[in-house]
Amino acid sequence: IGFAVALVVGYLIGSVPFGLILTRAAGLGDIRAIGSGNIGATNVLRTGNKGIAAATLLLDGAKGAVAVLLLRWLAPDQDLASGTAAVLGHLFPVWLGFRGGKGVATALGVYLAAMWMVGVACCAIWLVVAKVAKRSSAASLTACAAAPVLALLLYGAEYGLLALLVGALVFWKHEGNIRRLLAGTEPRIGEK
Ligand code: NKO
Repeated sequence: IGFAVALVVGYLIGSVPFGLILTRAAGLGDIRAIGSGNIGATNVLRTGNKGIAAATLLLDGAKGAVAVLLLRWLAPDQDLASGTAAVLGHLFPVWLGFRGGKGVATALGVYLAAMWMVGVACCAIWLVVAKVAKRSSAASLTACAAAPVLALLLYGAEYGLLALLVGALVFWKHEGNIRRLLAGTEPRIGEK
């Protein structure tokens, strides 16, 4: 029963599309018609509004952390289910016809709450790659690929599996970005 509670509650928390809600509330139009069409912080930054982009990153991250921490209390020992479900909710929100975001900020929130050393390491990797490659997607994918190894070594098999499942979902959602990165057409951070 704890497993089912973690899946359902984790999914519902993860499915709140903050990028869409905030850009709409700020009168910036439909974020899905701008840039990459994604509802994440990177694409919100393409509207030129840094504050709303930062708020999107913070809230999309917070929902991942809240899902893990709330469920540790509601349904103990379910980090694998609650973390994966929160990312699934962000990726496939029922409210948006199952077309959601790419899961980077929400995965980060899950990692910071469930295995903080991995979360902090992912932030450092993201910042270094972003500085060098100037592409958000390249930084996200590198951090995301490193996470399962770090999780396995620092927190054990269950957490390694959590990062592997989440990482596979994030990579899958970045299919278009990977194609653009390989073709050299991926826009720089902040560029339309
Ligand atoms: O619009 O397709 P796009 O170019 O926007 O977006 C690609 C991007 C989508 O993800 C986001 C989320 C915001 C990313 C900024 C995060 C900065 C802080 C450090 C993050 C650490 C990453 C952890 C990865 C765990 C999977 O990729």
